[in-house]
Amino acid sequence: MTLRLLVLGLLLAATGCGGSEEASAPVATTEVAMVKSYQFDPKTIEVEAGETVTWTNDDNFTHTVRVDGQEDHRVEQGESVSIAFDTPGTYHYVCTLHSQDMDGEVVVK
Ligand SMILES: [Cu+2]
Repeated sequence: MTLRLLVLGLLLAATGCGGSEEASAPVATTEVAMVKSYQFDPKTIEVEAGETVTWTNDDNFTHTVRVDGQEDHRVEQGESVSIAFDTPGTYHYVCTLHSQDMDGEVVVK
């Protein structure tokens, strides 16, 4: 299962040149960067139940990560926050400071 997802991720990475902004296929990773400017990258990720996702702020501005129905985590420039996902499902999240531009999804298998 994990290997299959890894291979799929490599295939997507290999063929994704130029079209990586399409918000469709989830990326199998537990690392999300807040890149310049005002974006979560990758926007949609897929993890296994029980894994912890880490968001790192590489932007020049303060951002937050708030999974729907959970507390808001403020992430200053250069800092990170980790959130564990124990239950399968699709979790939408936003940066509450820039909710119009910055949101994403964690798909927990
Ligand atoms: Cu933000």
